[in-house]
Amino acid sequence: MPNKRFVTSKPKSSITNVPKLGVTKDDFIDDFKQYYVHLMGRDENSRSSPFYACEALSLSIRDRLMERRSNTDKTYNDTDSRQVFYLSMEFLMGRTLSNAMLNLGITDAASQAMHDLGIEIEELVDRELDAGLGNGGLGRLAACFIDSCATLQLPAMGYGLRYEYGMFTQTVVNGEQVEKPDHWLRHGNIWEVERLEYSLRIKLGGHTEIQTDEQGKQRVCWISTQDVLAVPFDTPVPGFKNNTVNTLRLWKAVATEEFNLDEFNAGDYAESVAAKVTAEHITMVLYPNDANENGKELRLRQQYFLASASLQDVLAYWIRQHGHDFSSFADKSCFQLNDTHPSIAIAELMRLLTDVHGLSWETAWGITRQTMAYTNHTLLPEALEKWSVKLMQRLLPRLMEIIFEINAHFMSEVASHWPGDKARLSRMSIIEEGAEQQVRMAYLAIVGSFSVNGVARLHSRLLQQGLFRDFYELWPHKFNNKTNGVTPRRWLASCNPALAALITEAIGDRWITHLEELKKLEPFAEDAGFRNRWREIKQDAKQRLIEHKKQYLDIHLNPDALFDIQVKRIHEYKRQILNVLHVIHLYDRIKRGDTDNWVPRCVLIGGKAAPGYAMAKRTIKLINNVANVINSDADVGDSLILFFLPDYRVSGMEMICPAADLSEQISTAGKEASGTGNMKLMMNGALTIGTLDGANIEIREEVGDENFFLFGLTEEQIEVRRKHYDPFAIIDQDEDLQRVMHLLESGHFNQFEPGIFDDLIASIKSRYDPWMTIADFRSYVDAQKRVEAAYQDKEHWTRMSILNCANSGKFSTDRTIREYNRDIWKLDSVPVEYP
Ligand code: 26Q
Repeated sequence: MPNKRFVTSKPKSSITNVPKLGVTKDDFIDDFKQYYVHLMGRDENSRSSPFYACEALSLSIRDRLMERRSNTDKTYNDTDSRQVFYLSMEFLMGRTLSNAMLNLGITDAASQAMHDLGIEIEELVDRELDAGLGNGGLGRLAACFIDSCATLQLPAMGYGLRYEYGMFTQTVVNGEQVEKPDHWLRHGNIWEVERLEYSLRIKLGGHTEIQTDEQGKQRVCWISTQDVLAVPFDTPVPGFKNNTVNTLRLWKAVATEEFNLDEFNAGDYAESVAAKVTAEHITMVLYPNDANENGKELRLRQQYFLASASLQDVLAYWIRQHGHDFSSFADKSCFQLNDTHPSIAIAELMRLLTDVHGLSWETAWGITRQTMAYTNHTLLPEALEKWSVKLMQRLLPRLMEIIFEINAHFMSEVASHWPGDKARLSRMSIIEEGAEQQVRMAYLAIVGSFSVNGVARLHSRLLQQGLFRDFYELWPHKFNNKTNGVTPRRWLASCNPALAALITEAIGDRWITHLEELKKLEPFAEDAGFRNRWREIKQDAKQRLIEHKKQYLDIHLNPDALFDIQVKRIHEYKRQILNVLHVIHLYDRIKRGDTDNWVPRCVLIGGKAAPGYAMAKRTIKLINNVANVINSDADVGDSLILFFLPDYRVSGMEMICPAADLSEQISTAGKEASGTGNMKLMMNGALTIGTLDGANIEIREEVGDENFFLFGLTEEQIEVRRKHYDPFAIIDQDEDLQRVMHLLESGHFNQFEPGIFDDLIASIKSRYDPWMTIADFRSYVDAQKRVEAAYQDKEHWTRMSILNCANSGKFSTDRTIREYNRDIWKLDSVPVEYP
C-alpha cells in the first residue's frame, strides 16, 4: 500500500513558534501544577510518593531544555558549522535533574518553588534512577565530554546505544557480588524524545554481488540481508548558563515490519516473533565488562549497529543540507571514536560513500582519513579488540571485503616504506594470521584515522613506544596526548554545594567554567578561619555519607576517622588487594598493641566486578570477609573500620567524593591509562596516595610532591624487576608482610570457608604475578605511615586539602575538550542567541 502523506492546508502561523518560557519561581509553580494535575492526573494524596513530584518538576525543566535545544539546532543549521560526532558504546550519564537545573541556572528558583509547595527538592533529586549506560571511566568520560562541549558552545553531538538494561545493580550476599538486571526504563525516561521520523535501516548478514547500474557502472551490492531498524532517542545536553543545548542521540533496535510480515503471512507466527526478538536483542543490554570479552557475536552486532546508524544519520543530514556533493564533507565533519568499540565506522563510511553514494575508492578513503580520529583507553594488550574474519564474513560480508581492501592498500604503503621488511608487514597487518584469521580493530582505527591519542601523558608515551610503536614510526604526526578530565559542574558545583559556595565566596564563581581559577584559593590555605570552614564542610559531608549509608545498610562508621576511599571497577591491575593487605597490617598492629599515635580510619572500597571475572569477584569476597572480622573485633572498635560499598555508581560517587580524605590510586605503574576518579576526589579536597601511573603523575606535578603520597615502583622499574621478581624473598625479608600473609594463609578470614582465598593468595605470591602487588607492599605501608603523620596535624592536613583542590584546575574536561578542539576537531565556537 502506498504511503499516504500527511497533507495540511497552508499554515497561517508556524507550529514551532512558541512563546518563551519563564524561569522564575512562579513559573515553576504554575508549570509544576499543570503537569501534576492535568497531565499526570494526581491529587493531594499522591504526595505520599515523591516519584510524581519528581516527574512533574522534571517535565517543567525538560520544557526549558527542549526550547533551547531547538534554538541551538537552528543556529547550527543556519551557520552551517563544522561539527564533531562523538561515537561511543557507552554514555554513563547518571542522574539528569539536578545537573540540568544547575546548567540552566534555575536551581534556586526551582528549589524555592518546591519549597513553597511543601516539597524538599533534595528528596526529589534523590529519587531519580541513574542512567547507567556504561561500565566506568570510558563511559563517564563521554558524559563529561558532552557537558564540556555544550559549555564551550561547540557543535558536538553524541551518538550511542539506548540499552534497555544498563550496568547491572550489585548486591552483596554472604560477602559475594550478586548481579541484578538494571531495568532503568521501567518507569519511562522523561529526558528523552523518540524521533521515529529519523529511523534508519541497518543491514546484517546476506552476501555481496557485483551489479551494473543504469549508467553501466559496476557496483557492489550487499543483498539478502536481514535488516533491523534503528530508532533514535534524543536527550538534551545543556551547557553551563549559555543557552546551548546539544544532543545526545541513542539508537534503539526495532524489528522491521516486513521482517515479521513475511513469515507471519507464510503462517509461521512463532518464527516471526523469534526474528523480532533477535533484532531487538541488539540494544537489550550493555556488556558489563570493562576489558575485552572477545568474540561475542552480539557485541559485534551492537558495534556495527551504532556505527552504521550514526553514519547514515550524519550523511542523511548532510544530503538534506548540501545535496549529494561530498566535496566539503571532510571540512565540515569529524568523528571521534571512543576506543575501538565503534571503529567499524571506518569501513562503514567507506561502504556508504562508495557503494551507496557512488564515490571512488580514493575519494572515499581521502574523506575517511580526514574525518576519523581514534582515542585509545587501554595499555593491556589482552584488552585490544579482535574479531574473527569468519564471523565478520558471516555477519558483515561487505565490511569484511572493505577491510581486506584497506589492508591491501596499507600493506603496500608499509612495503614501500620498509622494503623487504617481511616481519614488519606481518606485525602491522590489520589481519592477524594464525589458526584463525582475526581483524585487529586498533590497527584498523589507526590506519583509518588522522589522529590517535592516549588519555594521559604516560599512557600516550607508552602507546608510542610499546603497543603502537611501528605505527608511530610510520606516522609520528598522527599521535598525540589528551589528558582526561572531569566536568567541574557535576563533580564540584553540583555534588558539593557547600564547598562550591565557600570557594565562590573566596574567589568568585568564574572557576565553574575556568577551573584554573581555583589556583586563587592557594593563599586561603594559610587562613585559619578558612581552614576551619573547609574542615566543617568535609565533616558535614562525612556525616551525610554516614546517614545515607545507614538508611540502606547495617553499617557503623566513625565520623572522626580518616575516610580512606578506593572506588573504581574491581580489577587485578587496580590492586584492591594491596589496599586489603594494608588494612590487615593495621589490624595486626592493633592486635599486637602497636597503636602509638593511632589515626582512626574508615576504609571504604566500592566497585563492580565483571560477572565473568572470577578473581575480581573473589576480591570482593575477601574485602567483605576481612571487614567482618575487623568490624566485629572488640579490640579494634572505632580505630579501624573496613567497609565494602555495594552498587558503586555515578550518583554514589557524588555522595562519596565530598566526604573523602584520602584517594587510593594504587594501580601497578604502566597499567592504568589515566583514571578519572582520582581527579574527582582531588577536586573535592582529598589527598592522593598513588603510584606513578596514568594521570596520577600529572596530579602530583600540579599539586607538588609535598602534597601527594607517592609510593611504588615506576613503570621502568616494574619492567626491569619483572625479569627476576621473587615475591617469596620479599616476604622473607619483611616481618610485617609475613604476619599479614600468615593471617591470610591461616584462614583467619575464612574460618568456615576453607580454601576460598587460595587462588587469590597464590596469584600474588607467584613470580609471574603481572601486577606485582607484593613488590610495592613495603613502600605502600611506608606511604600510609606518612599519611597518618600528616593527618595528625589537622591544620597541616587541611592546608594540603585546600592545595589539592586549588591545583585541580588542569583536570577539568573544559581543558581537555579545548585541546581536542585545538589539535583535532578545529571547530568554531558557536554562541546561541536566546531571542
Ligand atoms: C570490549 C569488548 C567487549 C565487551 C566490553 C568491552 C569493553 C567495554 C568497556 C572494554 C573496555 C571498556 C572500558 C574501558 C575503560 O573504562 N577504560 C578506562 O578509560 C578511562 C577513561 O579514559 C581511563 O581513565 C581508565 O584508565 C581506563 O581504564
